[in-house]
Amino acid sequence: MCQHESTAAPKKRIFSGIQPTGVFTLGNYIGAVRNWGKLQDEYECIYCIVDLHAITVMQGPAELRNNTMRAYALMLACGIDPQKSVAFIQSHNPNHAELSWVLSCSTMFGELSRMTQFKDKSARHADNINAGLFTYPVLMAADILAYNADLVPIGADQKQHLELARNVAVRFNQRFGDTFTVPEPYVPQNGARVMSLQDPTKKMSKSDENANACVYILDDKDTIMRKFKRAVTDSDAEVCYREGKDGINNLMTIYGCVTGKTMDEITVEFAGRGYGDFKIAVGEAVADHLAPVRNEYARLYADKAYLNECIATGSEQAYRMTRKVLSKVYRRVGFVDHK
Ligand code: AQP
Repeated sequence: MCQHESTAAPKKRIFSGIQPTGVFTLGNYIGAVRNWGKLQDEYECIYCIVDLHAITVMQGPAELRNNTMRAYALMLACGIDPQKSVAFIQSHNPNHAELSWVLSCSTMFGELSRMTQFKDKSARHADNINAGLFTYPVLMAADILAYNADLVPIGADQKQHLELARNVAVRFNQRFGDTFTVPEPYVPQNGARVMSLQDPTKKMSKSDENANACVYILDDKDTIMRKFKRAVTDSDAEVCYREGKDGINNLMTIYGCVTGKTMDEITVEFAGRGYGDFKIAVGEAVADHLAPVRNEYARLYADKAYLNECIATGSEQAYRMTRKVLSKVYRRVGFVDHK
């Protein structure tokens, strides 16, 4: 073996995406994007702003354009390094949409009908139950399978969609021969599901109509403090993690995620102190934790030339990685070669 040849196993490949449907929430940050940055050295990472997914819900064109650029800058501000990861915008790589069509012919109507996110979103957007909302999981399968990703970091809300992507990959492989890697879920060690501050039985969501329900990662300190002070709790006045205390459990989870403290340590820290004190402490810890992200975002967003350069490089890399897979898929299904 040549002296310089590496014996290290190739890095596993990770794919994940986030919708440009608004400023990321503390939920998107703690549950997803913050962890993406930590994976960059150990894995080959591909991260994208999934604008094709975003239009399954009504978006104003100017707003979508702004939100996409902001989401890209936010992704970098949260620690994604475009030198280490492939970071791009989904619509810049047409292979996602092309593969999605082929995969939709290996996806059953019945399995899509069972997707709970489709049911939730069609209830929330009853005036716009479009076919894209229904086939969203097929596009998500294409996003992942186009890169032959080994692992997909997902929140609990995306489990069902990943299961579908796995089923589609297996079905295609069985029918046409080994083509796709069957992806596994990656559950981050310190990821957590962050709930709404106004209804802690619901997840915190970018598109929540109640602005107090949601902490956005670009909120200033006063806004963050105000939202935490108004957070829904209970009438016990005891800071401890227990079933039935959804509001306090959520605040403790958030506090633990930004300070690194365990639930027991938090219980001891706030023993005998009221909820008022606790909410102030959570608000301050979150605001301090997010301040560097906000500053980095402001710096990056002001440098459009740099952002555009990163986007162009990322899209080019993404295109090259996926074209080979798509060509193989086209050969396997029997399309005539494009000369
Ligand atoms: N509340 C949450 N807690 C933990 N993780 C969360 N994620 C979303 N909300 C929470 C994770 O963020 C990643 C990107 O999500 P997305 O933008 O693709 O869409 P989403 O899950 O539908 O997020 P939102 O904020 O609720 O967006 P809207 O309101 O537009 O639908 C995913 O990994 C998700 O698990």
